[in-house]
Amino acid sequence: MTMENSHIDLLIAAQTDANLKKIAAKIKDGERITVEEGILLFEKGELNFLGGLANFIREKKNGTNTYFNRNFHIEPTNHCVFDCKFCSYSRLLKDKLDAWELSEEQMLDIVRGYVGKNVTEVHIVGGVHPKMNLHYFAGLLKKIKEISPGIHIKAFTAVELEYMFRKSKVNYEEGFTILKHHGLDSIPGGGAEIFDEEIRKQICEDKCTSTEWLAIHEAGHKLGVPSNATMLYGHIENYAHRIDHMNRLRNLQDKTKGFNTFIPLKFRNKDNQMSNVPEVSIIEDLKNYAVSRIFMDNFVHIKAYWPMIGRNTAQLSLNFGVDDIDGTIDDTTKIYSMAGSEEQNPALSTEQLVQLIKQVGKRPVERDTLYNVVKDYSEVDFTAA
Ligand code: V47
Ligand code: SF4
Repeated sequence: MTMENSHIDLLIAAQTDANLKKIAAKIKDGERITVEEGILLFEKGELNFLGGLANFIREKKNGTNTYFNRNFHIEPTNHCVFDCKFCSYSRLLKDKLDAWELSEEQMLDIVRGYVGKNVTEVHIVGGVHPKMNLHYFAGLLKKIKEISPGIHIKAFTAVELEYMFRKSKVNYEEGFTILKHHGLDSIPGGGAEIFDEEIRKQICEDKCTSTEWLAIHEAGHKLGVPSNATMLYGHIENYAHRIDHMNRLRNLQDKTKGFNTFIPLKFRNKDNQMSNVPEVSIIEDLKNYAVSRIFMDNFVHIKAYWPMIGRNTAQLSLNFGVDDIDGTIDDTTKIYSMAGSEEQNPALSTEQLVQLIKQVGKRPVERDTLYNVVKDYSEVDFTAA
């Protein structure tokens, strides 16, 4: 069932704050909200009000469709030359205890293991190894495509790309051209964190700057390499920083239309240099999804990444603007279990994902990375023989 105009009319009528009422009326009319209005929503909007508005937009853009894909991750290494304070995953070279580094053959074996299993995407992301080499990774992409020609390769955050392009002395355009030629299809959204320069200085001073992150994505979009965008929230940033972050993304999306989805990532505080910072509540998570949905009017999709937020909150988020919960994962990523997520061995079967979506009255749709429909599961009954 989709939300009708009458529901948003009720929300508008019940709202006593004149400014929030005005924002709700703008949303009903499909108008963009301003930075100040975005901050006001965070500061004054109650959860049910924000959820109602976000759900209105979600249903206008995507109906009750809830997307997922069948994917696996390759994390080549957790060695990293950078020192992000929130990271529970990287091991500096001096700390070799829990460090790993996969050989090319090991990575190709992972790919071989998925041949014939109907996965549509491989997501490759890891630490920034000092030996990180553009030509080595270009070769790896080519070999992956030889093993699995149909697979979509979503690989390397802007942080990894900035480092490998700089080391190989190529500009962004040259770098992307080489990687695309060897099989790169899109890039993931990691490394964005919070764009505000003051906050960035405190949490991830030494890696690519906000300007570089945005310029790399822009260069990719211009060369036909789409991407995702993330935001790490719930640490030392405030609401104005979150809206500023979203606004920079919204502006770039106006220019290029190259982003597929926006993924808010909740800061998890286990075993990192920011473990003293408490994690925010589930209410805050839902508010954040809702405001993201409302503010990012030129992003078609908002993703709740279940291995990080947990399957229960991911399910709840589907009524707060989210229309995508990522994929089956198959226990192939360690980033979030190491940071303290409730999902210690993240893997959901297609059946489990479909059930999770159906339980809250939404329509489960398997998609590929670019949101082409692979299969509509609304009528599929897994219990039938
Ligand atoms: O940039 C690291 C985050 C990101 C922590 O594009 C943390 O489809 C919370 O970007 N608490 C990398 N977050 C992962 C990423 C991603 C994940 C899933 C899908 C996609 C996509 C992209 O992980 C980093 C950082 O923001 N991260 N440590 C932590 N303690
Ligand atoms: Fe390295 Fe990424 Fe961890 Fe930062 S978040 S230390 S770039 S692995």
